Amino acid sequence: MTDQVDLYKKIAGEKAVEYIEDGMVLGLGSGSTVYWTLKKLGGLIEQGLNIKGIPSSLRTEGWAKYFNVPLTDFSDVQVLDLAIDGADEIDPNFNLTKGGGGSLVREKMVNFHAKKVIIIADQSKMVDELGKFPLPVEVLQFGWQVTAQKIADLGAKPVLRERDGCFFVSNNDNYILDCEFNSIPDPEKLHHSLKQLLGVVETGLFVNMTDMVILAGAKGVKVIN
Ligand code: ABF
Repeated sequence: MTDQVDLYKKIAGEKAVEYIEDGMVLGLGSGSTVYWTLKKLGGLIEQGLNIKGIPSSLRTEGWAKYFNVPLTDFSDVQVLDLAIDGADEIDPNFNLTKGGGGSLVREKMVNFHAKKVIIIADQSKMVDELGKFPLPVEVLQFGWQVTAQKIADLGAKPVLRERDGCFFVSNNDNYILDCEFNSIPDPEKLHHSLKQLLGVVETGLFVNMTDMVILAGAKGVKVIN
């Protein structure tokens, strides 16, 4: 990542904090852009802002604790006021590819149960059509090979994610298949086709789940509704 991209992530992440109001219950997304939101939020909490949040990954939970952001969970709260999250790709209809960080299931649950979802990103994440970024699909470890074959039959090249020479295991103890489709002209249709396959836990396609996008780039920060 270049310093410039990191700066854009910081600008977008910090901008999102402007939409947080006292008393809100927040969905805390995942990724390096959300890190900046959490950091800024920690400062506001120190000054008296009263919020609590549900983290969408163990990594986010760790950051939130570090910045003294009070946490809660779905045993305490059923509806979130606002979720703030990152993305790997965003199309003009606000369809997203997510899961590059491996937390797509928890991210989707948190965003689904939020009244409003703000996606924060540097401008490089905005694309005309999803698909250049390999689509993360979370699958059961059991029989992942046959699940991968069924995904390949839909036109993808699935690759089992590895980290440090081992298979990557999600926060839910599942595997991730990074599926190269190259082009995803109909994200909703593909999501449903994948969800019908036995062994697929969830896809990284987030369709009709985003209310606002905050993009930062060379020309400054842009809020798109
Ligand atoms: C999470 O963080 C993931 O869905 C996505 O993979 C990533 C966003 O990227 P970044 O680290 O650039 O914010 O939201």
